[in-house]
Amino acid sequence: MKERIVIAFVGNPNVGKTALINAISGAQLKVGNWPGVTVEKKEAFFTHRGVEFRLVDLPGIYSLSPYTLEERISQEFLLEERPDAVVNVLDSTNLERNLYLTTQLADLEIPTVVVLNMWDEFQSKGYQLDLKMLERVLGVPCVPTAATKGKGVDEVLDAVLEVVEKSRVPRKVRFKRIIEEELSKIEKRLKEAGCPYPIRWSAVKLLEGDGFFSEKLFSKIKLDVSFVEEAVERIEAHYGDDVETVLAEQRYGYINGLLKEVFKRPIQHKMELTDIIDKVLLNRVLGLPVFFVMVYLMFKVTFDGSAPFIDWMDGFINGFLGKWISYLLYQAHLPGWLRSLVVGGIFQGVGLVLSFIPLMLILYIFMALLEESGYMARAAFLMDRVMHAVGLHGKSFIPLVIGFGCNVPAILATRTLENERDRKLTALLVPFMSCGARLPIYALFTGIFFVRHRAEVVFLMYLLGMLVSLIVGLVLRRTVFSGEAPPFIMELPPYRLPTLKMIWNSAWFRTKAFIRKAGTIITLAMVILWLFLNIPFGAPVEKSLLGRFSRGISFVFVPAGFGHDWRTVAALIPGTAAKEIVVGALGQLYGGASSSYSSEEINPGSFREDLKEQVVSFFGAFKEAFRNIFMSWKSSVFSGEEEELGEVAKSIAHSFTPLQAFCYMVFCLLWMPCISTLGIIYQEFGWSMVGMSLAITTIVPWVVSSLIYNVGRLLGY
Ligand SMILES: Nc1nc2c(ncn2[C@@H]2O[C@H](COP(=O)(O)OP(=O)(O)OP(=O)(O)O)[C@@H](O)[C@H]2O)c(=O)[nH]1
Ligand SMILES: [Mg+2]
Repeated sequence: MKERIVIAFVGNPNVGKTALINAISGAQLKVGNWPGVTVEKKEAFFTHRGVEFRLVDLPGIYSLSPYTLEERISQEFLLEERPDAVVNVLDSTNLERNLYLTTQLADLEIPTVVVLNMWDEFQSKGYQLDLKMLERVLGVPCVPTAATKGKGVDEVLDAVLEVVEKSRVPRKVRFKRIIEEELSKIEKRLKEAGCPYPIRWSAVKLLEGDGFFSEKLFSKIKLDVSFVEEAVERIEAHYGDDVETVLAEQRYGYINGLLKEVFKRPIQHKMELTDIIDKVLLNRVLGLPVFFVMVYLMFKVTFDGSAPFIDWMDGFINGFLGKWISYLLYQAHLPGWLRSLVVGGIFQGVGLVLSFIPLMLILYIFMALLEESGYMARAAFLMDRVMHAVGLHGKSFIPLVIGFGCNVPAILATRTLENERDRKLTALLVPFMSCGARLPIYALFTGIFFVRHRAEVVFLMYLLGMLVSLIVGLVLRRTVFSGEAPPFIMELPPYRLPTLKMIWNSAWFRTKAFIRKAGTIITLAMVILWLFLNIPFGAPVEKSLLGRFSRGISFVFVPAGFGHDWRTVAALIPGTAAKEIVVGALGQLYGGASSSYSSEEINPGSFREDLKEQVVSFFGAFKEAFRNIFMSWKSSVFSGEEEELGEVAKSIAHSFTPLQAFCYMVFCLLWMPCISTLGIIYQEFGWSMVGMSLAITTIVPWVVSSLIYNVGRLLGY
């Protein structure tokens, strides 16, 4: 037996391949209830019965043709790396369509296990199936599983060990005689020419006219293809249809026959829950309004629910930790500059960023709900008509929605779009989607200037981002990326009730990434920022290196509403690395000298009293969050009480008018994607797209903010 077994997980989109890998290995690869979650090859490792397994998660595909990037990635991997085994994951409730890929995989002659996933749904629908018979016909073990519930998972690996040991490959589909005769002639020629790929597979692919494969083959063996062309002509003359269609029909014929043998459908058809829910959610009139109301409610709960916790975190980090650390540093007689760096530089900045952890966590919980329930695909379906206005189709909406979480996976998600032009256009629009990292910026400013309408203003930001992306999309469609949107059919998965564990895992995974970022890149940025603000040492900040530079260029931003204060400009500069840094930088720039605990005479009081107070106020935050969310119709009464602002906030409150603050938020929303997003644009499309993205995201924010600022002023704000 081999020491190390490479298994490729292959199957249609949204059948639970990734969920199965996670269940087997305990990995936390991204799972979601819409087709096209996994777009790159991903891996996990696991040891079972002393054998090491490398589990390769391939993107979901309907067939092994060369039309989409995902199909090409999968074909390339299966042919060139020849995994030891294939786990072909099927959605048992949709066997007819899923088995099509199985019939193609068979030609590759790789030991295979067929997994009948979603077995729980299969059973609850009352379906029945003759497993033994299915195994006999397919020629390989078939294992029923429910990946999300961990059922049948161990059996999969045992079956893999068995098929690898015995080299059990699936039985191939036999086509009608005429085709088989042509195939055998092609096979013979291929064998003579020393074809390095499975012969049957290669012959079928040549016959189908798969350009991607033929090019691969001809780069390895020089072969005269004219005999294939003759075969194609003979078959097409006989059937009066193109070969690809003829082969597909015969495969489906085989599948239908197979299912008749093994499958028992329940007689009565009850109306399914998914259909009932969709009657409302996909309603032509109600659909879109319901969508927007849901998104609005999501923000309302996110903001109202997290606000007390953010206040608590802020108090804990700055009022408690900061105070005591600066006291300790003072007691340790550390030099003044070092204390200034730690307290004024790192603590003020990183602390402010970290105080938004509760906000991120709640937002990510909602994102996970949206993704896991199946509503994401519906959103794309609903937006199809709107997207057509800019010459894109609804499928482009999925990357845009993913962009609300983070722009980086959103750019990757454009891979599900077949057309390269659509892909590029969508990728250019993604940076206008307000990602989670921008949320702390809104939270900071709305907490100061728009306390009564926090959720509404933030909702407006998201809408504005979408509106701007539609307009920019329209312009680009008319100029650089002209062309029609191809018709599109969105596959709508059934609604699934996500488990609490899945939601928590997904949300916590993303929140952890946020915390990690705060501990690394943001801390580093804060140190660098502090340096540039303190060179030459001892000079007032406006005379520092960064101060002078920012003052020099701030006139550019005067029309956009915030050039009056160089610090706003200074915060944008390090913010190019990551958007959260803007908040950290503002903390440092506006906190600076005004901070009470950085002064020399500290009277810390009692540590225990302080700690007790933190604990009490933490539980108080729960009560307040509950009150905020569930009695939010009364919110105007509560938030009428003047909230007490922290030092940084007070100082910000003095330097902006609400209109200026709004414009600054708009600018931050639309302005330049972060380094990681630019990196992924480069990886996927190359430099010219990076350049284009940069150009668009510098011009557009300036124009939009200026427009809002000047119109706002005319209106008397
Ligand atoms: N009820 C049920 N749901 C499942 C099962 N396996 C997966 N799911 C759900 O099905 C959806 C799709 O799962 P994924 O693992 O993302 O599917 P995938 O095959 O990796 O999809 P792509 O990456 O898009 O190709 C998710 O909502 C899962 O929670 C199962 O056995 N039973
Ligand atoms: Mg997947």
